[in-house]
Amino acid sequence: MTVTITAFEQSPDRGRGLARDMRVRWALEEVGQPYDVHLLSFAAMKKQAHLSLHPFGQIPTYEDGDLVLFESGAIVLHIAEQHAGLLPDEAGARARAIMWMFAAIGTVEPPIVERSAAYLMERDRPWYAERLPMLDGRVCAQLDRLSRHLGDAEWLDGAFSAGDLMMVHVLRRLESSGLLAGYPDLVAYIARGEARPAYKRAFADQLAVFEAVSAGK
Ligand code: GTB
Repeated sequence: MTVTITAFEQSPDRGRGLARDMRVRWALEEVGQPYDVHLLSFAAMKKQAHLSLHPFGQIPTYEDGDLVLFESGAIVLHIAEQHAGLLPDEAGARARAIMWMFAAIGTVEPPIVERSAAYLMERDRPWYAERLPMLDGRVCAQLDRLSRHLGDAEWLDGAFSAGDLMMVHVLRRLESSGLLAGYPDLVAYIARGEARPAYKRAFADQLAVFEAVSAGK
């Protein structure tokens, strides 16, 4: 049975691959698994049919027969455990790759999301200019530490893994922030992720969705 995932019918990022279905698409491409995509409007996400798959009414979800998953990290981990290519075989290296997945979504992503949310919802408010340096500082504190860890390495821990997949996607959310300019090593790290053929296929597929919807308007 072919896996089905959910994604935005019309992504607010205009096809830049920043929504979290991109992580799932990329993981499925890395392991060579075909998948169907069920596109949802914001309204449809909050209807019972989708809430029965995702209690928080969001994308992405993942359906494989009777198995229904939400949370992009859990979905990518499941894909990585089911198929070769995203987690090392050796137990210690495998545990560390999973650790980097958690670091991406639990340590690096939260201040990035907080900054994005402030830009989206508060940039017209009088306190925004005063708050932004603090939000930038929280993001950069994590980028400093990540950059120090990465050093001259190609990937976070040996070969490319699901940890890199999650981290590269998390960092991409900063592309329009200007903050990455201070981290040429992280810019190069993101570029290495984006250069992977699986990433390119996933990116092209989600962009095609946005372009088709836009053309039909
Ligand atoms: N922790 C969950 C996960 O990792 O799966 C978070 C899921 C989530 O935030 N989903 C968002 C969603 O469904 C889409 S990805 N939002 C609709 C809603 O909550 O009603 C977040 C996202 C959205 C848009 C951009 N963008 O335009 O750049 C980037 C990221």
